[in-house]
Amino acid sequence: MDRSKSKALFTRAQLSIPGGVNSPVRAFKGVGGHPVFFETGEGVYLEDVDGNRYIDYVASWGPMLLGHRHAGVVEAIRAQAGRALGFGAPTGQETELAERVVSMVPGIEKIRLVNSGTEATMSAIRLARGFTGRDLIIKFDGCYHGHSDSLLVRAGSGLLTLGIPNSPGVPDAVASKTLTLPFNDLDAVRRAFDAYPGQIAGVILEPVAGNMGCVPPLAGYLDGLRDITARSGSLLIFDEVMTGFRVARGGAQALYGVTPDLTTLGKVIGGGLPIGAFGGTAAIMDHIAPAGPVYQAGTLSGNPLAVAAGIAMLESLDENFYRVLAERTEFLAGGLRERAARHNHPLTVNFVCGMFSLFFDAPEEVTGFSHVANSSVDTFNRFFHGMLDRGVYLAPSAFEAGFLGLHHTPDVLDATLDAADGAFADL
Ligand code: HOZ
Repeated sequence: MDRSKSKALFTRAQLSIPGGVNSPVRAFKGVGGHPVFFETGEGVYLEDVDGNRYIDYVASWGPMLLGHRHAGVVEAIRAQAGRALGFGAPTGQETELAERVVSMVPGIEKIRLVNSGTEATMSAIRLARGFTGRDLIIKFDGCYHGHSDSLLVRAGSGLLTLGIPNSPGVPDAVASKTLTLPFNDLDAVRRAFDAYPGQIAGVILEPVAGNMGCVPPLAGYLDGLRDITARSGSLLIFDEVMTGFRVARGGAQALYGVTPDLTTLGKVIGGGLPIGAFGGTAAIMDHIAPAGPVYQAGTLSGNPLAVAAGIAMLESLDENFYRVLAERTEFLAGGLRERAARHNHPLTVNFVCGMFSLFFDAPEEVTGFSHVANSSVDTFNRFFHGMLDRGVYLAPSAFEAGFLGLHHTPDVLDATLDAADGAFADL
C-alpha cells in the first residue's frame, strides 16, 4: 500500500509541530512507522491522502458512534453554522442538550458543559475536593483521565504507549495528592481508606478501563467502590469519556447498575466535535460557580456547533441501537479469537458493547494493568501493521481500545475478519 504522501506530510509536520502531531499516540511511536494522514471519512470508511481506504475502528477515539459524516449530525452543524458560531452567552440549545443527558444518564441531575474530557475530569476533581473539603484523590494504574496535573500519575493512553508513567512538569506537591492503586482490586481501596481516614475526596475511574486497552470491571468491583466511598463521605467519579453513550444508552453506570456521584463525558456529546461535560447530583453540582463557590468557567463552553451536533447524535440513540451494537461486538470478538486460534496465536480479546481490545500472549483473563503490561506489544504491533496494510485502521497502540458502531455492518465485520485472518497468518 503506497502511503508516501502521508510520510511526506509527517516529515513536514515535524518541522512546525512537536513530534509532528497534536496528540502523542497519533505519532505511531508505539507501533512504529509513520502516521496515516487522513482526508475524508464516510460511514465506516476513512480515506487517506494517498487515496487508500480503511475500515475505521478508532472512530475519532470513540465519539463517531454513528459513523463519519452522519447525515443528521452534519445537517445540524450546517444549520447552526448558518445562524452563529458562538456567543459566549447562554443558548436554549445548551439546556436542551443538558436535559437530554440528564434524562439518559442515571447519575446526572445537573450538568456543566466544558470543552474536552480533560477539562471535565479536571473540573470534577476540583469539585470533589471543594465539596468534601479533602485533598486526596484515588485513581487506578493504567486509567487515563486526560492530562491535568492531578491525574497524570501512572496514567494510561499515551503515557503508557510511550513508557512515561509520570510527566515532568507535574509538581510533586500535586502528584502526592493522588494515590494510585491497582484496578479491579477492592482490598487495595479498602486499605487506602483505612490508611487515610477522612482525607480522600474522591475515587475516579473509567468504569470500563479503555486507556490501557479495554479492561472491564470484575463482578462486584463497581458496587464495592460505591459502598466504600459512600460510607467514607468520599465521592465516586465515573470517567465515562469513553463509555458514555457507548456501552449502553446510560453509559457504564446504566450497564452495571452502579450510580456514581459525578460523571465525566467527552466528545461523544458533541457528535465528535470538541466538547466535554461533568455532571452529578444537584446537591453536589450546585457547588459549582455561580451557584456555589467552586470555580469553573470557559468562553467556548456550550459552543453552539458542538451542542447542535450533540443533540442530533443523542436523539439517534435508542435501546435497539445498543442491543445490535452488543451483538456485533460479540461477533467481532468471537471471530478474532477464532481466527487467532486457527493460526495458533494466543490472544485474549476483551470487549464490552461497542469497545474491544486484543492482548497477545497475555493471561486468558486480562483484568488489570499488570496483565496488560505483560502482553506482547511486539506481536500487537506486527498485527496492527498487517491490518493497516489490509485496509483496517486500528488504534496505533497496544494500549488503546477499538470502537465500533452500527455502521460496522455484518459485511464490514466479515471483511475485518478476513483481513485479520491474513494478518494472523503473517505474524
Ligand atoms: N488519549 C487519546 C486516546 N485515549 C488519544 C487522543 C488523540 O490522539 O486524539
